[in-house]
Amino acid sequence: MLSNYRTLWISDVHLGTNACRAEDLIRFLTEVSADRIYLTGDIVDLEKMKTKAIFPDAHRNVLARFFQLAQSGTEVIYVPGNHDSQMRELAGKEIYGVPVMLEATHKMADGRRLLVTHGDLLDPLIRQGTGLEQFGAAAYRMLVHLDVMINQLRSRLGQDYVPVSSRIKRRLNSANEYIRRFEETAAEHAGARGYDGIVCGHIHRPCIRNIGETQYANDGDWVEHRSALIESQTGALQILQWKPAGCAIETVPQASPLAA
Ligand SMILES: [Mn+2]
Repeated sequence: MLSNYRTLWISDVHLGTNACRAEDLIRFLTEVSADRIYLTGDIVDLEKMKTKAIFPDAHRNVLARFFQLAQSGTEVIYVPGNHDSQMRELAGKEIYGVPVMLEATHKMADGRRLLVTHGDLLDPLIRQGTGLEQFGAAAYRMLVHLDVMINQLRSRLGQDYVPVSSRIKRRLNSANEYIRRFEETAAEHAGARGYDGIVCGHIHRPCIRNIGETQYANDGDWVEHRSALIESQTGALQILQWKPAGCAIETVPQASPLAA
C-alpha cells in the first residue's frame, strides 16, 4: 500500500559502503512516495570510497530510483553533506533533473519555513565548553564510525546489524551532551536566520522536537536507524522507521528530549 506524503527527507544513506542498508531503503521507497523529496546529504559516501569503494547493484538501484522519481514528476532536491561534499561544487546545477543546493528553504503546508541542511556546517558553531564536552563530541563521532565498521563486519559475515554502539552512545553522557548541543545549535542557527525550524541529518539520530520557538527535526540515517522524516499532506511532521524483520514501516513516537 503506497502512502503519499507531501514531503520526504532522507539522509546519511552512505551508498558505497557496506554499512549502507540499501535493500531496506529500496523496499521502503516502494511503500512511500512524496510530492517532494529532499536528499539531505551523505547520500553517496565519497569520503570512504576514496580508500575502499564498493558499489553493488542495490546501491545503484537506490540512485536509479531517485533519478527515476525525479524524471516522473517527483521534485527531488539534493543537499550534499560532508561525506559527499565534493557534490557541493555542483550547487546551482542539476544532475538528471535533480537540483543540487547547499541548503534549501522548505515551505510547509501551514506556511512555516524550514531550513534544510545536512548539519555538518553546524559543528563549528557548537559552543565547546569544557574539555569533557569536547571529548563527548569526538567520542560521539567515533561511535558513529564504530557503528559503520561493526555493521560492515557483520554484513560480511552475513549477519544482520546489531546496534552495539547505540547502547553505548545512550549511556555516554558526554555524547548525549554533544547531541543536545548539536540540536540546540541547529535550532538557534535557524531561528537567528528567521526560519521557523530546521531539518537536518548528520548525527544519525532521528528526532522531532521543539527547541524554544523553533522546530528541530532530524531524519536519522540508513546505516543504523533506517529512518526518514515525512510531512503529511496536512503538514504534520513524523519520523518513519523501516523494520526489516516485519518488512513494515513504523512511525516513531516524538523523541523525548535528552536529559539535561
Ligand atoms: Mn554527515
